[in-house]
Amino acid sequence: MSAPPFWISARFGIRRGVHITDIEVREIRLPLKEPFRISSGAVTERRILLVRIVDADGCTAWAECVAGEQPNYSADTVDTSWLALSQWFGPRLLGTQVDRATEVDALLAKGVHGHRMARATLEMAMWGLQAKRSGIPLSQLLGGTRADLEVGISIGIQDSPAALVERARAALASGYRRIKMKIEPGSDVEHVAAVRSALGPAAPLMVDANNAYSLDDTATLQRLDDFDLMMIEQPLDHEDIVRHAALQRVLRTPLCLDESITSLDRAHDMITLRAGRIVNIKPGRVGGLSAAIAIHDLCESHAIPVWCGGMLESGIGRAYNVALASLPNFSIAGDISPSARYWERDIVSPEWTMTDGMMSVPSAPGIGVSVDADRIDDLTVRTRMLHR
Ligand code: OSB
Ligand code: MG
Repeated sequence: MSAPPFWISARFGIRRGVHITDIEVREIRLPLKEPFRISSGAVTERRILLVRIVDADGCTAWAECVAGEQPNYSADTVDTSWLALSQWFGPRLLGTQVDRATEVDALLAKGVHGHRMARATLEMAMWGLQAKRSGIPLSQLLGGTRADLEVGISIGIQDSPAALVERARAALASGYRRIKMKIEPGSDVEHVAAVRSALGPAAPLMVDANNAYSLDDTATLQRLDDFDLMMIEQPLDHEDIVRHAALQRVLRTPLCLDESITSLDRAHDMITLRAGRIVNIKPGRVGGLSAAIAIHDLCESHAIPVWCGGMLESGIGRAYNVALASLPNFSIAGDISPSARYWERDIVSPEWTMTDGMMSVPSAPGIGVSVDADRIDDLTVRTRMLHR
């Protein structure tokens, strides 16, 4: 007897596993409206890997790889992830029947070091597929409880304090609930002081250093305590936990770790050593949504708030971030800016929008937005098809 079609198994809850038959890996180019500069590098056009998975019933899901072009945020890049997806993780997923998306992380991680952004891409696609097959929104499948999310913005390093003030003022006026300013040595205390004095004591401000400092800079970082920031994100090395703990002991401002939290174990280390009081969660950085949820739950049990970070995603990656950020302990506005902040035109419809500083969590099944396949075709620079 042949298997029932997926809509029947979804409706009647027949569990018989998902078998992926095809994986398409694509690279697209999507120019940013304006260059984005952080302490470790700048980007003007995003090279973005997308995957599309197809199961034996013909059900499909898209997901996005958040790796950048250069290995400055993570060792993972567009090109290493392309290799990892097409050589290792794609074939492994094609060769295995899985019952639930929660099994994919272990499947892809077995015997593997690193390449979390590539693993996360397929892991997220499987969550998107499971939500679609089950006829429920991804947020519901993940355990989300919020219908509307507070939106934050991440402002790249600006040439002068005045330019940063202008950007931050515009962001506040357009409704953003949290304003993150990128800093580096030489563009820090003076820039932040100018913004605080221009925007007033109530403005929800924070900074992100992307590893640009060392403990030798402790005195500079202590001066940031004067500005009542919500947090200082990842001041020290991308692999460091212990020095962040030493720094946190002499700072009033909470530290938030981003790059250093690559797994549930690292989050546990941070909490145990008191190396930070807040965690930025990005599913791509930790190998997918299962690990992201596990970190969310661990932090919740220790009263550590979390928020959803961003990697300049297109509308596809944003869908996964938004669904994740609807979980209860995401109590701080995420870096989930609307499509128009990044792109002239996004690759999903409807585009992601913000009203009064809030973004709605989609209620449609699956990732909740439709993917513009024609536009993706127009933007594609290479495609790899993998079959069972
Ligand atoms: O550190 O959070 C970061 C973008 C690229 C690499 C690292 C980071 C960022 C951002 C962008 O801050 C946030 C966004 O997607 O809007
Ligand atoms: Mg960061």
